[in-house]
Amino acid sequence: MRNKVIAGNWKMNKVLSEAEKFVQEVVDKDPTGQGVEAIVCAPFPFLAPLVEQTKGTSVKIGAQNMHYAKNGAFTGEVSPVMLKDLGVTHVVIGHSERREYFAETDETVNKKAHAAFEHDLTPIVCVGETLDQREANETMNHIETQVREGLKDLTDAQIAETIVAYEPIWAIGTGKTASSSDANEVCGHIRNVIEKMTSTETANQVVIQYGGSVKPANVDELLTQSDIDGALVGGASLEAESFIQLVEAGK
Ligand code: G2H
Repeated sequence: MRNKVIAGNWKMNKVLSEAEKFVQEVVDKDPTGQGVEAIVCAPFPFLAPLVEQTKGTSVKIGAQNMHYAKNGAFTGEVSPVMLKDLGVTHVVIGHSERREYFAETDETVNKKAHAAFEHDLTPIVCVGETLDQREANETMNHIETQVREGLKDLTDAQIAETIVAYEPIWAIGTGKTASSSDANEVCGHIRNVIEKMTSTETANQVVIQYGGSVKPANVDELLTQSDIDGALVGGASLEAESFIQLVEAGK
C-alpha cells in the first residue's frame, strides 16, 4: 500500500511570521495519520526555522528547488548539501514555473534528481503538458519523455523512492482541475512508463501526486483514483485550515 502524500507548495508567498503561524496550526492539529504524510515546501529563507519548529512532529519541510552542484561559484543558488544540513527532507524539482521562467529542462531535472539522492533528499519531480500539447493529443508522449529523461539512470531503488507530481500546466493556478479520471489516466500512464523503465514491483511503489488547482472541494475525488497517491498543492496550501483539510482527506 502506498502512502498518501500531501505537499504544500507555497511558491513565492508569505513572510516568516506567517509561515511560522501556519506551521504551528498544522503541528497543533496534527492532521496526518497512518499512511498519510504532510510536507510543506517553503521558500529558502524559512527552511531553517521551520525545520526547527517541526522537529519531533509529523510535518516535513521541503524546498521548492535547488542547484545540482554540491557547492561552487553559482551566485544566488542553494545546494543539496545546504538543504540536507538544515534537515530538509524533500525538494520539488522541475516545477513548470521553473521550466518556463528559469529555463529548466529535462536534463537539469535529471541532474537535480541524481543530486537529491546523492544527498539523501527525496525529489518531487514535476511533469505536465501545456494546453496546446493536450489539444494536439501529445500529452502521453510528452509525459513519457519527461519521465524517461527526468528519471534517467536512477537506480530502481531510487525511482521507487521518487515522488512524481503530474501537473497539467493548463490547470495550475487557473481554477481549472483536470477531471479526476483524466488525471488518473495520465498518472496511470506515468506508472506504466516507470514499469517499462524498471519493474512492476518498483512502479507499484512510486508515489504519484496530482497537482493543479487542488482544493478541499475536489481532493476526495482525486485521492480515490487508483493511481493518484497524493497532491501537490499551491493556492489552497496557503491557509492552514485548508491545508489541514487536504491532509485529512488522505486518511
Ligand atoms: C501547481 C500547484 C502547486 P495550484 O503549480 O504545485 O499550484 O494548486 O495553485 O494550481
